[in-house]
Amino acid sequence: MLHLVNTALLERVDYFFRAITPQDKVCIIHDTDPDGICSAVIVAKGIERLRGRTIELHLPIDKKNYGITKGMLAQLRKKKITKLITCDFSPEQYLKGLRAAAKNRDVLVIDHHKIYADTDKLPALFYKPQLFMEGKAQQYCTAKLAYDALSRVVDVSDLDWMAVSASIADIATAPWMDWIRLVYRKYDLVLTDNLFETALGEVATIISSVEVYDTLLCGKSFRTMYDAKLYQDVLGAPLVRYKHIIDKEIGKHVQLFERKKETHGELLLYKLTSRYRIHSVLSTILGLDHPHNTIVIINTSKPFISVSARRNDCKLGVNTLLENATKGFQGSNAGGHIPAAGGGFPRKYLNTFKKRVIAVHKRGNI
Ligand SMILES: [Mn+2]
Repeated sequence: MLHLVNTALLERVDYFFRAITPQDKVCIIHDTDPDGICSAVIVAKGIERLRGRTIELHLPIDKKNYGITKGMLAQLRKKKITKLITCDFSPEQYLKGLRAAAKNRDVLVIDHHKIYADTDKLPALFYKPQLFMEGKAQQYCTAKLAYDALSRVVDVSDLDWMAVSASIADIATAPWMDWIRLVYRKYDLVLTDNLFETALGEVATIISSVEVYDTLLCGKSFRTMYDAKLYQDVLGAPLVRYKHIIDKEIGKHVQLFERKKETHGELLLYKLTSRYRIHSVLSTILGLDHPHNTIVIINTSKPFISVSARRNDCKLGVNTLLENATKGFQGSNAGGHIPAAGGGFPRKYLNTFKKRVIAVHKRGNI
């Protein structure tokens, strides 16, 4: 169960939103996965309703860097942004970018990933579940955090289906099943055990397929969600074609995994090449199939190697596993949650990475 321990923080978040004026220039920087897109759209629409004006800018994060980059800072300056909201990543993992972004503007961080720095000492308001409640932070996804925060200051009840879709995508539904049941009843939707097979799960899969197909298309996802009056608008959107392509590719690799995976104790390692960024979705599916194994998927198609790891029984933290295995790699990144994490590094580190993952996993001292 999730228990509130710091209601003062929630009041500060309320105030952040209420204090945004029509004169402010607002930017949202967001992840490109369903939770990142849905949270950004909920925040954008909430602010628009509060102050009677659309936001000025939204920027997707760069999957190679994750933090607030120099390029983003240049855009914030160019658009004279006064209020910045980040959604679904840990900007405090790269302090330089965060400090620069907070220099002349108010920053609100909405996120449920690991906390990487002493947030009290940073010039931003951190709205992360670990800071105001007890319970598993990863099960309170960013879109639900955004939905709950905006709900306190403006009517966003028509966006509930979006917060549910993001919760499904992040496998963050367990604490909220009573609420989710109400939402399904409200829209007269069938609720089955596998939420991905429901209409709102389908919305999540469509948005995730667009990201997997090409992250550069995530602007289209944002637009589609922003313009959608109801979930049916997403199910019938032109974006659906990407889902068909990605479904086929994932099916192929689920089969290849069983034949080609390397087994090192409980660690199952699979190296693949695919022109699409399927590693994360693939490891989510395989993680559900093998809850008592550590799954590590390595996509070697590009000079920048991408990895994704899962450990559904949480016996060990795959975020720390990947962080330790990439330690000291220049131009690398790694992070995420205990059961689900991702990262990337330049190709020259591939062999070292593999050896380290196997060794660190064997030792178990992660
Ligand atoms: Mn998320």
